[in-house]
Amino acid sequence: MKQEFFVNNRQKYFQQVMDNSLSIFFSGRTFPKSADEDYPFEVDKNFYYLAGINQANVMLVITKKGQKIQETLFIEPNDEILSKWVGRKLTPEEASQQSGIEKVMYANEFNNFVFSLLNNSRYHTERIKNVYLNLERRNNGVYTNPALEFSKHFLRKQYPEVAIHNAYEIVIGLRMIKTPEEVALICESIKTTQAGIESLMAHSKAGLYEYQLEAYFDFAIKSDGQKDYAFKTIAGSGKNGAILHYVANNKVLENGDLVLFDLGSRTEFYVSDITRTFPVNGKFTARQKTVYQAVLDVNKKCIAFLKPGITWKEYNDFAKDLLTKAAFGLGLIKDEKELVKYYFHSIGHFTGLDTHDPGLNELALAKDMVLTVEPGLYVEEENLGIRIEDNVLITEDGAENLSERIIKEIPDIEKFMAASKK
Ligand SMILES: [Mn+2]
Repeated sequence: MKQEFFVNNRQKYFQQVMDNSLSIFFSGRTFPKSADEDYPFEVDKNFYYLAGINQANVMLVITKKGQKIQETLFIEPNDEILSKWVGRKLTPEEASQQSGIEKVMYANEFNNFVFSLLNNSRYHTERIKNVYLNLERRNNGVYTNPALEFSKHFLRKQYPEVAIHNAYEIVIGLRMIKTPEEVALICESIKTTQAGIESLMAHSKAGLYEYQLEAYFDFAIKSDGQKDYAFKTIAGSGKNGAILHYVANNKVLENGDLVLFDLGSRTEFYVSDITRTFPVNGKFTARQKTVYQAVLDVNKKCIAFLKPGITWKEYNDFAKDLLTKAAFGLGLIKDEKELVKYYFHSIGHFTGLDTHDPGLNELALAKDMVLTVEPGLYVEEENLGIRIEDNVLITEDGAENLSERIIKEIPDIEKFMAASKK
């Protein structure tokens, strides 16, 4: 992603905060795994969206005083010994180049910098009265992050007179609307994912373990420019397809079963989130065809339904109504209340820098949002789990299916699989 993207994002952010304010964003830190090993670093996506830097322990400070913007980045200096072990960190010049921020300081200067901003303005009427922090919350009592800690242990104690605001809602509000560059990266991820799915279909056969088939997807994404995963692949055959987030992936593929793959790659953090379900042996049974076609019809009707102005509630209700009718038609239910046994998740979610991209879900859909369409029917008693998931872009007056090239029609799947077995 070019520097201009991040510069523009900061401009948009700046328009939404109060004057005489200070905003602080943390890139995040690494977490210990075991012994001397850490989990791979995962940058805070709101920080990345504004700063364009993928490195732990970096801070971005944006001040707005008299409607003027001042941006400062704080990075860790390079340690010569550590560089030999784990590689070099960004130099101030590189950090500046990636982010478009001219002023780059070292992390050990951060506290004094913030002190001086808050203290120096003490006797001025136009002092900094507002501090914005990226205060992400989770429904989990033990969850914490650098912004929550900075607020709790420093700001509240040292500067009880400043008002603390949540930058999180502002940034996720901006992230809902994708630029053409963001859509292009999502499309690139979809393209890699397509190659991976085609490889899965080509190599599918009874007797393989789910994880063995999954490995063809792994090969496809690693060999295509060392891409990363959007999330852990779900590979569920037979009954396992009916477990929404099944990731054990360790059952043998049986002849006559369907296998469901929910997976995606990511490019510069922009993800694809695709699900395809196909027969292990390349040929649907009559019953599988009927149920699959019912889900596919809902998938296509949902894509046709989407346009600016539709709310998430309307979208969810629309899908649920169609799936209810389908379940009646398939003889699965006799009362609409029973649908929950066969369909129990929502029809989609935003996608972008995160697989489940955070957004303000009470707002209606608008042009340039990207979201998933993922109806499913899960009939455990028939060894069936079917979900068909595409990623769509909301346009001026409808929705464009970004993943339309990934085959999903019954004849196309059967033809493709038969051809690849020759
Ligand atoms: Mn999804």
